[in-house]
Amino acid sequence: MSSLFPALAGSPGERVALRFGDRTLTYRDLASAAGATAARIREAGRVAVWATPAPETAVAVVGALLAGVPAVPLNPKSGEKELGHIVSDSAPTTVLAAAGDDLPAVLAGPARLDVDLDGAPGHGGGSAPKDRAADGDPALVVYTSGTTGPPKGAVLSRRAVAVTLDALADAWQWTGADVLVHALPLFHVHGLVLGVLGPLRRGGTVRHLGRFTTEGVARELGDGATMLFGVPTMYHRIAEALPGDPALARALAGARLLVSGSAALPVHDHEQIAAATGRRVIERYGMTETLMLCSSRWTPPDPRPSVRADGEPRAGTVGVPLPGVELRLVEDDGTPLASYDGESVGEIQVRGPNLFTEYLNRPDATAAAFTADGWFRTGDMAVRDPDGYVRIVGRRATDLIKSGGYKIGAGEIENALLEHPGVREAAVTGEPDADLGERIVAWIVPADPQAPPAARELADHVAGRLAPHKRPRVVRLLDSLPRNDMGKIMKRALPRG
Ligand code: MCA
Ligand code: AMP
Repeated sequence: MSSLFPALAGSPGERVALRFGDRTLTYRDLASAAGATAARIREAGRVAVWATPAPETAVAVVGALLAGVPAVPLNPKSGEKELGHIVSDSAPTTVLAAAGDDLPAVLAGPARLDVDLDGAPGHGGGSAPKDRAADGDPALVVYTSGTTGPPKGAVLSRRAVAVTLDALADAWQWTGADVLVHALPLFHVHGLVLGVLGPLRRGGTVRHLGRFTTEGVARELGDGATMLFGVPTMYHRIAEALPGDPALARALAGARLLVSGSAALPVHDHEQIAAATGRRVIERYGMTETLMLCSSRWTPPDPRPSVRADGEPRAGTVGVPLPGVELRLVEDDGTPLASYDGESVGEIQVRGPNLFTEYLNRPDATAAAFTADGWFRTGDMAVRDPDGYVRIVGRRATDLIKSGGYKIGAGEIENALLEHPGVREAAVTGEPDADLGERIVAWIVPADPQAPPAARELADHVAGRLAPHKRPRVVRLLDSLPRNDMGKIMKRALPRG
């Protein structure tokens, strides 16, 4: 196939590709380091990547893509249970990590390979090899939660990655001149595919903050960065900080593009940012399985005040389908909505070359995710304005929670809670939260009502087994859970907090 990273081919130059704190790699450095990594894993089956927010993660993933070997990014904060599942399901032959990173015991099986940023000439570094793989070959396996059971590995092809990044380039006029700043985790699509592979495919620069702070955002946007990617929680924190931080307001006002995704950006936060900076946030919508589906389009601001830019972002909408994406809304019985009136609600179904190939080892789940004629059921409910703008209004499954932009299945948390000796019964719900969008609430029937487990203990239990972002933020004790005649827990009957 054509190269995923044209800027790494030939004689890559001195333009900065990656900057993490004070560690910088030019395209020449990246070609050398990723080329050396590729040479060392060429015979690997799949490689796991210990995806810390560090340049080694970017080098490892680019190296795997150059070698034509699928990469499985791992959340370094995942607990043993979650990591154990991902490792046994994806069966990597090698795990790539930065030298000095401690890996947990569950990763003892695959061979460990330290990523060397210097390109280790003895290992074949010095230049990037040609991409050898075919368009339909797997590029990444990204684990994503469902309503029940452990996370599923979405297999993303090289074609899907390329077309989604090129569609975003078209929508946003994203070029190699752009400098992106973000602080997203590198084990999900948002931070890794859009936030790292995106700039590298354009030949531009990514600066990663390591951890999100409004100070870091202001500093980088004030110092040459042109684009910011974030989840709504980050924009909420920006909106809260703006009134007392004129430097942040100036920095945002000077950015070319502010993009929010992974969850709905509350209209209030959007409007507060627009009022304080004069800039509208572009919302885009996607999923791990589908990569990017919709976005507002970016057009350069027209100096004439009366001219409204074509496709200008509208608070509360995710814009229009990206080039190449077919999108329809369907009723409960699967009938597509005949026309778009801005009021009729339907489930979003999509088709296109951006879609995932399959859930790894889960033909049942893959088949269930598609209609007979090949449309992927997103589970997201939306209305569409007559001019095509999509407004997401909800989700089909109440057992999927979006907290801080992370998708979390109620079932996996319930299972983890039930493994605690102090828990007899457990139900997990999401409740509205101004900062996180939704917060995880655990409803617990304690094994011993006289000595219920402490909320902190249950949070630590879940954080340690699954991941910190899956921990309940609130624990509510009950004598019993409301159940229907079949014994099924009726979550809608739980008392409101
Ligand atoms: C707290 N911590 C704990 C515990 N309590 N650790 C272990 N056990 C505990 N009991 C730690 C946390 O690990 C964290 O550490 C710190 O305390 C603060 O935790 P928390 O309050 O949860 O984090 P936060 O700072 O409030 O996080 C907000 C955030 C984060 C930065 C916005 O939620 C985030 O990065 N979200 C991004 C999600 C994302 O990328 N989603 C994309 C998937 P430490 O501070 O050291 O970390 S969706 C996707 O890809 C699709 C395609 C799409 O559309 O984009
Ligand atoms: P994930 O599986 O973690 O990739 O999350 C995908 C889900 O995030 C989608 O199915 C939506 O429910 C949600 N999502 C992503 N972007 C947006 C957005 N801009 N507005 C509303 N929901 C979003």
